[in-house]
This record gives sequence, structure tokens and C-alpha cells, in this order.
Amino acid sequence: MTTLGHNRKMLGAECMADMLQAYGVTHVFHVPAVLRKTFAVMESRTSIKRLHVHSEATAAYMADGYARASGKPGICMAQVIGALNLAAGLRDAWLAHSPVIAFTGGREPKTKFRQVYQEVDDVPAFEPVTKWNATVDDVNRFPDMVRQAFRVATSGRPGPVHLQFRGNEGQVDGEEGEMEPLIEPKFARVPPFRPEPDQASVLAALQVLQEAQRPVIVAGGGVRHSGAARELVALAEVLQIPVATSLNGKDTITASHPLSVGVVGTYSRESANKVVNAADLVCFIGTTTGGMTTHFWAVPKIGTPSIQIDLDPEALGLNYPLQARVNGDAKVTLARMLAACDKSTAAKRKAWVGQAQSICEEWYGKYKGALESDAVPIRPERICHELSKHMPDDAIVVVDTGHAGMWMGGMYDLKKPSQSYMRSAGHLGWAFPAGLGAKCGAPERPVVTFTGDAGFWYHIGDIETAVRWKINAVTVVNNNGGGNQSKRGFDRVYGGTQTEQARELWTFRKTNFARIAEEMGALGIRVEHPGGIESALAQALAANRPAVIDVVTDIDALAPVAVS
Ligand SMILES: Cc1ncc(C[n+]2csc(CCOP(=O)(O)OP(=O)(O)O)c2C)c(N)n1
Ligand SMILES: [Mg+2]
Repeated sequence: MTTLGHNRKMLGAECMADMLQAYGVTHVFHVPAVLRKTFAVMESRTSIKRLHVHSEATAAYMADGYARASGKPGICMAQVIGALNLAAGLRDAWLAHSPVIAFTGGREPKTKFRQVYQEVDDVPAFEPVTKWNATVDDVNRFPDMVRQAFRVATSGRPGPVHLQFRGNEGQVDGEEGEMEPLIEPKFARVPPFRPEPDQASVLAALQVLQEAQRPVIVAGGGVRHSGAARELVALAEVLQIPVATSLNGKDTITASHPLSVGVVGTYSRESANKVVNAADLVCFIGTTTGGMTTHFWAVPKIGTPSIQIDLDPEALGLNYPLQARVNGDAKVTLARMLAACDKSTAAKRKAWVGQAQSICEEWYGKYKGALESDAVPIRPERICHELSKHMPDDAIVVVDTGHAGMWMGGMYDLKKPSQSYMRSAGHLGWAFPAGLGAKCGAPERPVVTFTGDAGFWYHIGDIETAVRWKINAVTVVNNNGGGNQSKRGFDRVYGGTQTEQARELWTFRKTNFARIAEEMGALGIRVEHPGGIESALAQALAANRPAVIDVVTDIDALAPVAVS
């Protein structure tokens, strides 16, 4: 532990400010007013930036983006009336296993149950979206509760934590106590520990893997959390095993790698689903084998011989019966497998690797026309392709859910291991604020967000936040004037083709987001021809201010649906 003081008389606010600074927190995201005294004290005692944003969900999403980009817990805050909005915003962090710490104001024992202004019991709402949900009722508990918040958020499978501070604005921070504001640097980022697997289980899994003729690896977000991409690719190369990824694991192997087959599952690339379904063994690494990654357990089919490596023993075998299982950190486990593997077994997989590669080539052949389309209005595939070609080597790409997740999951190619990819785990509207948070968490890296227009509308007010705080992220809006992912579903319920009036269920007025961005002080670029995407991206990245690239696209463009 780093000692900052010893049984010092201090305010809760001073203790909190000192601890957050010592944990390496650089930004906190909030809607006032909560922990007011802490904010006042932060100004004189720390260099932490206090970002006042336009909604509690924005605060939660920015904290989430910050956490996923930096590996450090993201901190978001709300007073009692905003607490449920903040809880709703934690859901994506929960689904994506992102270490977000939420602070709220809470009930004062003196006024509980008296119809006091704005109060309900918020604590239960945090239960389903947190690993730990607790109350801080006494100022003397600040040090141990904050330490536990960092411990829980970062350790094991990471995830959100909620602390509710006494007083609707958490006024307990203004009280004095005898405190030791110690911190544990180990829990300042993910992963604090790298649990070693037992060697017998490593060798057993390796044996099954090496015996397979047509194995495939499915790499998930756990590989990303563990920073195990290099070991993953090295093992795949030595044993000649194709690699598919989940959406959360997309940046664990570049698309240009000869063993990469793409994202598997529902928001996926056809080649990945085909390869996984042709495999005689699936090796799951750092994935919970959930619905999205397996196309609701159709890819691979349940019963396909499988092995699994995971940090969480409870994930092992959750959805697929296993022939072998390893409980341990992905990086350590893969390094052990690499050290113990028999390279000579790779030769028998030559035909299989060739088959996987021709499936991938077929995919590029099938979609070449769309990826390079000169159509006006612009095809979303062309945006993805332009982003693949022109993304900076160290960029972080942040992607919304729904159609954005389908387009980019399936059509966007990472070209360099130094590029990162993060995606909404389900919430429409997450990406724009998360991209701003990512830029706060990794200010030296370019951040490019891809969102639909329905997604962008949610938190459009935070263009102002980006301008005010000079958060120079680039946001690319696939602007088709509606939430057209819904089109197919409405056609279906109308028995084949929806009525003209049914379009009111999913379309908007045509809007020029570039003009809105300019009006709010950001750079706005409107792109109506596909040839303009490259220069718009270059201009936005060089702008030295937040930028919105408003790309006018085809409302009838529908992403391919998953094959199984
Ligand atoms: C919070 C939330 N509400 C609703 C949805 C359901 N949903 C998924 S995609 C979508 C429409 C997406 O529209 P847009 O962002 O414009 O992308 P497009 O489909 O037009 O490409 C909706 C409503 C969701 N994922 N999250
Ligand atoms: Mg849209």
C-alpha cells in the first residue's frame, strides 16, 4: 500500500480526493450535485478533471469508455434524483465486464420515509448491474469502502461497483473523521492478478487441441482484458489454427492475419460462422459463450467438441459440454501452451487452414462490390471499408450497437495489432459518449466512433461537452434518417411488407448533423459522396477539436444476417 497519511484528521472529501488521485484517476464524469465538497477539494488538492455532462447515462457511458480504453476504473456520479439514470447507464458496463465505479447520493436516516424531496430507495436498482452495491453511512468508512470498490471493479472478471453516500448529495463527504487514506496500486487497473492455471489442465487441453484436424479458436473479451493478443496469435501460428473472435475480442487479431476468419456469432462475418461450423474442435478463450458470440448457440452447434480457457471457473462449460477446461489468466495460460506445444502437429492442418482461407477469400469476393460501392446515397459497407483503409495505426475505434455493430463487426478490418476496437454491448446511443470517455482515457490516441443516427440522437447534447472539454474524438454518423435495422422486423410483423405508414415507427426527419455540430462549436463535415470519406476522416483527425462526420447513407441498406 502507498501511505498518504496516518490516522489523520481529515474530511471525507479530502480523503476521497486524495485516494482517487493516488489511484491514478484523471477524469470523473458527473451531473451535479453529488459529493460537492469532494469536487471543491479536488480542485486544490488534485489534477483530476471534473466533467460535468448532459445526462447521468452519458456520465456512465463516458466512464465505461474511459475504463475500456485505459484499463483503469472509470468514475461516474449522480445525486439521488439521478441515481436510477446512472444505474441504467451501468448496464452496458455490466454486460461488457467493464470496471466502472458509480457514486451516488443517498438517503439521510433523519428524513427517510417522510416523503422527502426526490427520494426513492435506489440501492436495489443497482443490484442487477453491479458486482458490489453498498452504502457509505459513516465518514470513517471512506477509505476501506473506496479501496473495496477498486478491488471489486478490477479483480476476477471486472465489472461495475456502486457506492451510495449518505445525504441526497452525499453530504457525508463534508464530515471529518480519523482516516488513513491508503490505496493499493495493484487494483488501479485491470488485471490486478494473473491466476496461474494448473499444469495438468493446460497439458490436457493442449493434447485435445493438437489432436484436432480442423480446430478453431474463438477469442473473446477476456483475451483483451488479459492483454493476451500476442500469445493468442503466436499459439495460433505455431499450431496453425484459424482464429475467430467475439465482438469484444475483435481487436485480439488483425483482419489481415492469414489465420483470422472474422467475428463469429450474430453481428458477424459469414466466413467466421462458416469456419466455426466446419471445425471439429472449438477452443473458447476468454468468452462466456453467450448468445451474441454463438448466434444463440447455433455457431458452433451444441455438441461440437469444445475446450475452454477462462479466468472464471463458473464460465467453464456454461453452454458447451467440454472435453477439457483450463481455469486461469489467458495470457499466462496461452504462454504455457506455447511453451509445451508440439509444433510438428501443425502440418496435418494445412488443408484445413487452406479451406478457412478460401472461405475468407469468398467473403471478400462476395462483398467487394458493396465495400467499394460508389453508390449515392452512400452504402454503409463503403464507410466501413474506407475506415479500414485509412484508420491510424494507433486508433481506438468505438462502435454502437444494432446496425452499427453489424456493419462494423462484419465489415471493418483492423490492420494493426496496435489498433483497438470497443463496442456497445447492447445499448443504442452508448458509442458517442463512450468514444468521448475513451479519448479522456487515452488522450494520446486517435478515437473514431461509428454510430447510426438513432444512436447519435440519444446524447447529441454532449457535443457541447466535447467542445467545452476539448475532447477531440471523431464521430462518424451513418445518417440514413431512421433506425433502419428495425425495417426487417416491421416487414415481418406486417406479413411480408410493411405499410407506408409503418415507417413512422422507425424513421426521422432528415437532419444535417454537421450543421448541428458546427453550431455547437465542433467541426462538422457533411459527406454525400463516397469519395469524400477519406478526406473527411483526415480533416477530422487533424482538426484539433471534436469532429462529427455526417455521412448521408442509403435508408434501404440492410446488413447481412448471420448464417448458421
Ligand atoms: C437502449 C436501446 N433501445 C433500443 C434498442 C433497439 N435498437 C437496436 S438498433 C435500433 C435502431 C438503430 O438505428 P440507427 O442507430 O440509426 O442505425 P441504423 O439501423 O439506422 O443503421 C434500435 C431502436 C437498443 N439496442 N438499445
Ligand atoms: Mg439510422
